[in-house]
Amino acid sequence: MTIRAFIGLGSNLGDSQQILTEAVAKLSTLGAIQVSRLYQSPPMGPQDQPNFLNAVVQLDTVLEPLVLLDYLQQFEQEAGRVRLRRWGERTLDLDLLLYGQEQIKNERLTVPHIGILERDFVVIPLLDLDAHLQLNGHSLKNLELVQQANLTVIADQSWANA
Ligand code: A4P
Ligand code: MG
Repeated sequence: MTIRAFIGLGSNLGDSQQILTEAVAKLSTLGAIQVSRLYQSPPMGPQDQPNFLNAVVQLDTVLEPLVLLDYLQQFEQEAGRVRLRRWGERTLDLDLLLYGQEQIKNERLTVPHIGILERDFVVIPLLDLDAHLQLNGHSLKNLELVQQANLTVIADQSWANA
């Protein structure tokens, strides 16, 4: 069965736009994708680190969630993933945000991803892909953080076709 998943992409080390473009190309090997706009956002967490580039990819896939996670972690490693500290700088972070309507909680995976509702750099790109998306019965577009978002659009939805 095909499930609609959403993957959060973030990078603030190296050539982030190039790294995210390559990540999108890899995600497209796992199923049909749609890509949000590309955003720059100030760091959540330690402030003495560069701004992030963030985006979200919608992926229609037949892969089971843990198999999908294996791929995400493989793609992070292939991007030469550096992760220096919690909430710190990294070359590539791929988070499984949503996997259909499923609620998953095991030692490797929590879905929906913790913190979606507090992260403008996740919610705003999700809304690019589905303006009516709901989480726990809340319409994402009605969240207060949508009005207060502190994001800069870097490129429209064609950015990853490069
Ligand atoms: N894991 C559990 N659930 C999931 C899931 N739904 N998706 C486990 C992906 N992984 C999941 O991951 C640690 C473990 O989480 C994995 O082994 C997996 O089995 P990780 O990527 O090493 O760590 P993390 O949780 O991503 O790290 P951390 O440091 O808590 O960071 P966050 O919460 O991802 O935040 N500011 C801006 N503006 N934009 C950003 O993208 N990102 C971060 C990192 C900080 N500040 C940011 C941004
Ligand atoms: Mg992660």
